[in-house]
Amino acid sequence: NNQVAPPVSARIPDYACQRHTPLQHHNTKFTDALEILEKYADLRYDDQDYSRALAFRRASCVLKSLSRPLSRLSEIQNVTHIGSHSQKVIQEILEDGTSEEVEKICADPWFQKMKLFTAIFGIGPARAKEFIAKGWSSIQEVRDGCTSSDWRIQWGLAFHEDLTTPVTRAEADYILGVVRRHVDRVLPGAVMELTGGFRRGKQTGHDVDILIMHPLENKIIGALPRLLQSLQSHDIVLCGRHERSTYHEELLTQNTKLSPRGQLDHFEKWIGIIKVPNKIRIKNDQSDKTSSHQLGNNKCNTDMKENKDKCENRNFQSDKNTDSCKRDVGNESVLYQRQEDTLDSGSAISDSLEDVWESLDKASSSSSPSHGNPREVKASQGDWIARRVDLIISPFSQFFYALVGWTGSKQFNRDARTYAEREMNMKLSSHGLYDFNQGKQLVASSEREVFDNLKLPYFEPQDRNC
Ligand code: TTP
Ligand code: MN
Ligand code: MN
Ligand code: MN
Repeated sequence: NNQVAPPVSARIPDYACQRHTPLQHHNTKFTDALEILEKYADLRYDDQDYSRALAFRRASCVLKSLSRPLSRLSEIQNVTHIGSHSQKVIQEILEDGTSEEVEKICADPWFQKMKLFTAIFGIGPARAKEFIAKGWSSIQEVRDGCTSSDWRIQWGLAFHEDLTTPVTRAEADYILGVVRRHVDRVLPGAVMELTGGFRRGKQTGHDVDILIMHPLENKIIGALPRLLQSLQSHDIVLCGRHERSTYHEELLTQNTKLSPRGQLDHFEKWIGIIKVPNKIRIKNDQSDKTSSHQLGNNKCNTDMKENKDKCENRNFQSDKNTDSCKRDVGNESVLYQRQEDTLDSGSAISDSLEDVWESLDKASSSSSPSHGNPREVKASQGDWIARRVDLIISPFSQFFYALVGWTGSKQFNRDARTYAEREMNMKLSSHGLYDFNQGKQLVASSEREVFDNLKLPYFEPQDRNC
């Protein structure tokens, strides 16, 4: 077949949320380079100049969505998101296989130190720069010299090796299983989703993101503190911080300024570190060598079986034909039906919310975790590894927007939000979608409806890896 393929540029939509962006693609030699430039710009320049980093990210995203390897620059010359700097780098790689600029950046000691330090849980670019200014260049020097009382930095430093060892899919499934057992106890009928990179099909991640909701809108009140208490009483939690919800309805229409490095949302959540037995990860390593796809299902056989039994006794269960309920979403429109709330709406809700939050603030041990001294815990570490976990709890009415938001990727969200604003005159967030044309909120009772409301074709989580 010697027909010339049509130029790829003719088929590339402007927004990443309009394109298939699979995990495995054909242009890694370009996207790896562009993502180094993105990272460098992100670390080098101040927040207000995040646009430089974004330009490389956008270019990289376009290349990830191409259905074949790029062979000539002319194929993408007129693509909106590939600027002149990115084009230059792509051209260099097309000609020489590498980019001199990227090679230089990789060899730059400043860049290496910034990457090392910003990989510490709780350390951002500003503090990493302070460390470099002090002349530090290793984790040990930071451990010896850093006096911060921030719980994240203290635990992050003590467990740095653990936390920079990639979390495997089997561990994510295990954590989901453990959390589910405790959720079943403290919030029966709740629905849970593994979100973040794992939901997009990644085999490893830097943390485990779990979204929780209950089909009764008000049932989630007080549930997260109960869940944490339950987890803590089983000696699973190392440290963490509970954040109360800061959501209010005006946020749906307000033009909130998004932070450059991510989209803040206003859900009640817990950000912390838990223990996972080493054997979970090791089993995963072994099966990784043979079949990497099935291992997620094979790993937690006991957990999964137990979960399945529980699921089948609940209203909200997974597809009975599959052998696990690690994802509660089978056919979401059937599974997620809103139930009538038993609580009166209005003041009763806010009163009880206030009570819960007040008691949380009193028992603020959860906000400055006191589960021992991080260094001492590390010194007496048993046969487990520390893992970062995010637990997010969403009201039913916001759940599918939360699911899209927490599934990501960050760039997918960024483009979906820009698209909503510029093309649809709507405001999209993890809490909902507001249509300024109609002057009202658009509800969604499935993930698909989120896309429908935005007049976007539906993309599976695996195709949102921009
Ligand atoms: P992350 O866990 O930061 O990213 P990830 O899961 O995509 O990648 P990794 O494998 O490295 O963990 O965030 C999960 C998703 O949640 C992300 O795609 C964007 C979204 N998100 C929010 O909506 N709000 C937030 O405050 C954060 C931190 C993330
Ligand atoms: Mn994640
Ligand atoms: Mn991340
Ligand atoms: Mn996360």
